[in-house]
Amino acid sequence: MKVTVVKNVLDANNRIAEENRKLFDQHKMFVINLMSSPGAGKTSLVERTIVALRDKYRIAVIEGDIQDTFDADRIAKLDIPVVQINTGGACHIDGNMIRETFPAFDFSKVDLLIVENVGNLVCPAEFKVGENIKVMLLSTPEGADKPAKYPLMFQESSALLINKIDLMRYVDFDLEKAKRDSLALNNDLKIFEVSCKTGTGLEGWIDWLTKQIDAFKK
Ligand SMILES: Nc1nc2c(ncn2[C@@H]2O[C@H](COP(=O)(O)OP(=O)(O)OP(=O)(O)O)[C@@H](O)[C@H]2O)c(=O)[nH]1
Ligand SMILES: [Mg+2]
Ligand SMILES: [Zn+2]
Repeated sequence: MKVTVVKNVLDANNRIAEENRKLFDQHKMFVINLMSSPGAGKTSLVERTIVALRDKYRIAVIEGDIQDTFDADRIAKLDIPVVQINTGGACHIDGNMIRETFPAFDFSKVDLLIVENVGNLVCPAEFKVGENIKVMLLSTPEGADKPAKYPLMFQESSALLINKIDLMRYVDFDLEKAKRDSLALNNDLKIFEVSCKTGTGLEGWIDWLTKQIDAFKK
């Protein structure tokens, strides 16, 4: 009897993510998979990005958390369509979870979908959800050694926002090392130094993102 081996749970996820991508393409919808450690500032960045771009694009958000709706409540306050995924323990979002949210959205009315992944610096980078780009945050209190210790997310992302720049002097964050090690892993990585608290540096991120979205929509 021949034994069938399913090589990899990631193969199955990749297929679902590709189907999601086809649907997003039909709607010319640009999708960001936003990742970071817990508390690095993902929801703060989503809020800032919404405020900066809501007059230009129709935005929707999917919030992934192990439990509760704190983050979705923050987005709903901005009057933006949002769905909360509670993973019930799972430490990342996968393609299937994203598919489950589809009935809640009218994608014909969305230009930009932001998926805020579960706070976790490891496996979210392994699971595609159908995104155009992966974007990650590294906040200065986490330390400049993170690219070297958690390389995959840095390798997979198109943009890295080094957040909480306002705290850098209190936490001895070695900015040059963080940038050097990140670029050693991924030479194409676009790096922005920002504070989602004060707003410092966010215009560079918004300009770059606008270019990505407009190039995709053309
Ligand atoms: N000082 C400072 N605080 C920030 C900055 N960005 C976010 N914070 C604070 O950091 C905390 C966590 O921010 P969130 O945006 O909730 O982080 P998150 O990555 O969405 O967190 P999870 O979804 O729980 O993983 C909040 O208290 C924010 O106000 C920043 O640039 N500087
Ligand atoms: Mg959050
Ligand atoms: Zn996980």
